[in-house]
Amino acid sequence: MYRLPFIDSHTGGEPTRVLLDALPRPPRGIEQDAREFWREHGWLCRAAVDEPRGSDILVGAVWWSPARPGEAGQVLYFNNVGPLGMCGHGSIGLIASLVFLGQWPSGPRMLRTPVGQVRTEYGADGMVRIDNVPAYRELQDVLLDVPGYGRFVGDVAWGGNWFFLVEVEGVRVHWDNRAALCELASAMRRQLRAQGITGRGAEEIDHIEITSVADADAAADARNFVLCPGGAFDRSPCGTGTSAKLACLAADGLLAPGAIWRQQGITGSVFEASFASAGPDAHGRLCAHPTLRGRAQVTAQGELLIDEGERDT
Ligand code: PYC
Repeated sequence: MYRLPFIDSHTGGEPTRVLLDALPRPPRGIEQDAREFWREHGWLCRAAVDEPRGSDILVGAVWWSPARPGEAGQVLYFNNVGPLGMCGHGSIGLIASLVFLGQWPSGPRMLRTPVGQVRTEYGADGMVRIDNVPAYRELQDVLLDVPGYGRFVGDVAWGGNWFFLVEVEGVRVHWDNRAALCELASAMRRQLRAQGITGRGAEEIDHIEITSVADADAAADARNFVLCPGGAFDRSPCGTGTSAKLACLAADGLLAPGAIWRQQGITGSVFEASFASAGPDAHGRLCAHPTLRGRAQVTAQGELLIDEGERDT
């Protein structure tokens, strides 16, 4: 029987379950070993977040605290279908949870993820700051014909995960319309696959972000609906999706470095975001260094019991 200590939180409505130093440490580091780790321990991670212990909206985080003082801790985020590159709401939830447990000293601290290091800081007001990995727009004005819906024009951008970002006329981006948004976004993702449209290195675009300026509350700049890889949608404004959005705004010259962008999610919660410009990368893409600010609420703490027999189920 595996016994996995965990702590749960939600960030703007989106839950995170952190597994606390419960699984073997990746020998070379999570940047190198994420795939191997998932092959060996993915079943256990999924058992920790899937039904009956969780649900498809739960994002998991395997946390390894620093091996030595001064080192960065490591994290692998995942959902009901597999590992994520980075996770913005999850990082906010992780830091708030570690602060609650007395395991996160104040001041700026680094976090290692499979896609690079992020800088984090817990504020005295309970806000968590995340300086994400560099974000960039890979493809602009991609035409996507979606049977039954019509033609859409969107961008493909990286914010720690791959996103197709699109504004859609005549479809309200609001909680009351979530079922229709889910169907539309799922149809878009199927069509991206069918048309062979990918991120860099043929990586799958597994997140769809439908954005609306008109449907945002007065205090926000835009509202989004983000479909996640396993079919659930993000209840928060999605940190990596907000980062991808910043990259597109930066590339279009629609947001200046340092200016605040208030990204609202489908439940109404807001991340405050901005970026510092990072110049072009090796592929000539303009990169933005996104900063996100949000808060999380700790909701539960305990121990999961998972039987070895579940490995094959
Ligand atoms: O906040 O980056 C995020 C995220 C990714 C998937 C769910 N939330």
